[in-house]
Amino acid sequence: MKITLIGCGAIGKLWLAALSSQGHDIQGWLRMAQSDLFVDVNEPDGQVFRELIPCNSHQHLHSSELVIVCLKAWQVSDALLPLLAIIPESSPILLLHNGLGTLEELGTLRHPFLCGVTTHAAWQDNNQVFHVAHGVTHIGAVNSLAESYYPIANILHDALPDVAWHNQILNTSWRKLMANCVINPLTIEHNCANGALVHYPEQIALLIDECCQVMSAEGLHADKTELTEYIYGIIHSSAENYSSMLQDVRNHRRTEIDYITGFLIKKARAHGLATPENDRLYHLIKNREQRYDNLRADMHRQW
Ligand code: KPL
Repeated sequence: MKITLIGCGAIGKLWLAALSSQGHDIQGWLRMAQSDLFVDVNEPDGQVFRELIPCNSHQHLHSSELVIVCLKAWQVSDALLPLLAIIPESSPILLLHNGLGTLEELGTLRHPFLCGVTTHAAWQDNNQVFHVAHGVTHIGAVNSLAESYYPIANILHDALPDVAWHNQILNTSWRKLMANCVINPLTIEHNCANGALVHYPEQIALLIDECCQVMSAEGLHADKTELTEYIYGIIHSSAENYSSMLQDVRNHRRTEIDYITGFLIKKARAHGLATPENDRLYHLIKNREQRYDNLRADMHRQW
């Protein structure tokens, strides 16, 4: 299958390696155009992928049968809007990022759009990617044009398991949003790995309570007990990991707070709901971000 993958960070490179190993005709797409990219992925079982992957061919993009976008939420619309005219309108576009709100920035969707969330964990050091934990990628259609594209889940599953198709991906995305609203800002406030959050049950309960109210107001199923179990499940299974937001803050990079807590707060306001604990954490992270001297430079950083 002819595929273009936009955004070649740690998770993007996992997909480049996996799909290339599976024999797909894949290219990467970088903001600063270059003809190829050295992809070095180290699997937990010791397997290594080290290959040059072609990049930035307009011709390849124009004939791609699938486009996967692995950017930070705040990079998506800037990167994708100029490319939409080149991508065939019959080609599905899959957005894989934390948070919600990017689709609204893309305006009328003429392509089949899919979105997804993943629990794979990987980090990058000196251009070497370390795949530290296998996970599940949940994907589904966000517009009716994409509803018939469920076989993509099997194609992706063969390359980088597990991939699950969801008919109600919005529910799945909101559940992940709740987990990110709780875990990501709290790991910054307490400067800790995910697992240490078990010491802050009152704060976690407050955040879950506010999140559930917003989710219900959105007409989505929100069971507080079930969501609490789900979020503690993630805290335990990723106990040793540092959240992506804490990693961003430690590296003085822009965070995805506007698409996580910021998105939740915007929805809450639209329903006339108060979210004091989420508001407090939102401002804490925004203040932290504002301290970065290099934020402006980072916004234009190569993705
Ligand atoms: O998605 C995550 C992130 O770090 O962004 C969680 C679920 C919090 C795992 O670390």
